[in-house]
Amino acid sequence: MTQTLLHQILDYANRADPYPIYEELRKTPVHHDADGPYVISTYYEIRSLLHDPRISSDARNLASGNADPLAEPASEQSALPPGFLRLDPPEHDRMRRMTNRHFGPPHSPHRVDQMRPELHDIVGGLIDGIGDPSRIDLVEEFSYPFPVTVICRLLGVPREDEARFHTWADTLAASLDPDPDADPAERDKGASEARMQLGMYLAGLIEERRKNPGDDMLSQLATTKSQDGQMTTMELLSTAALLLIAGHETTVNLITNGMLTLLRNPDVLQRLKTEPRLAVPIVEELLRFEPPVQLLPQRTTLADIEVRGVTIPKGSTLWLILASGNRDPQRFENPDHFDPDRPDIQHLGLGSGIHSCFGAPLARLEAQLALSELARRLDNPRLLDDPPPYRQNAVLRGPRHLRIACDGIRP
Ligand code: PIM
Repeated sequence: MTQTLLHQILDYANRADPYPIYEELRKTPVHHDADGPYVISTYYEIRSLLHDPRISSDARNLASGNADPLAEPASEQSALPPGFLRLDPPEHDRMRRMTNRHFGPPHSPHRVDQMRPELHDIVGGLIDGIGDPSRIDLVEEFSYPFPVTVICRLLGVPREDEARFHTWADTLAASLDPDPDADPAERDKGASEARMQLGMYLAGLIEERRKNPGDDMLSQLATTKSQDGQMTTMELLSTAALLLIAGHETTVNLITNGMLTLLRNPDVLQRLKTEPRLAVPIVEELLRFEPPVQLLPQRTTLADIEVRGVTIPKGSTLWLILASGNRDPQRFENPDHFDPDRPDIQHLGLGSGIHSCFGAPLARLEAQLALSELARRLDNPRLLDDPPPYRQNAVLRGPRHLRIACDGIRP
């Protein structure tokens, strides 16, 4: 039996290079197989839907049994409600505003930039700690521990607890992957359990921070009252869970995809070694070329919506293939070429519209510092496996390991 394009995206055999499938998908910008989701793969259509108020991100609007393999079980919602990533206005706006108060402008304009020296030290410490330079697993030794350490410091979560929430975070990330072969009941059970455990863990921390607040974001979220009121304990738990998970399941892939792409493009790596400011356009081009969130599979139409002559009925599930929009030749010249000198890199790698990535300033800074320091300090780095082994996940896509060798580590 020939696989549908959707199955091909999810098929692990295509994880290392899903881009030819996306190219095939773009021939039908609104792709729909019987009972399946409506799959949108072209740049302008994705962007327009991301800005369309008739599209909902709220899990409560996902039609039950409408072939959305990601639908969350009802019991889970009572355990820990969804973070603002899965809410619509006005609830989304209020929660995002209350969270942003402690993260970005106008109230906290310097928060991310002030972390620069600390981030630089963490990067330096991890590179100093690399064991054998002839056999480095960049994921284990660098790309994973770096963003985890950063999000722990920012939120005020003890780094020593990482082993505990790592397992829950992995289970939750895996539950986002619409694996056609997984038993949905088992997967839902695992995800509910992980959310419950994470919720209980964070509830303990929040109680401590309320009694004894520090200058971390959890303390601030737990104690601030503003025009928007104060977060309830449930709101606080779901926001903290969102930030903790989002803060470590995506940046790890951005950094690993980044190093992989640089090692495949040695001229760019060579330039970065002497020109650290090139890290800024390199990271933007990476977000276009190898975005860590490949697709958004959880949106629902709140009305009949016409896209390129096709009427998508109210209540349909949409999959927006961000990584395909980023390779759309109608938008980007020579899209399969990695070129940080592009004059215009308005990618969809961090989404667009009201849900555009909340953590973007931190993710960008982390990736810029990581890649420029790796380029500067690794002597003659080269890939030991190409392609590397990937994680199962088709949504949050990235290498499971990135084995590299170098001749030494520069001071
Ligand atoms: N995680 C961090 N930023 C965005 C995400 C995300 C987006 C969609 C699905 C799953 C995770």
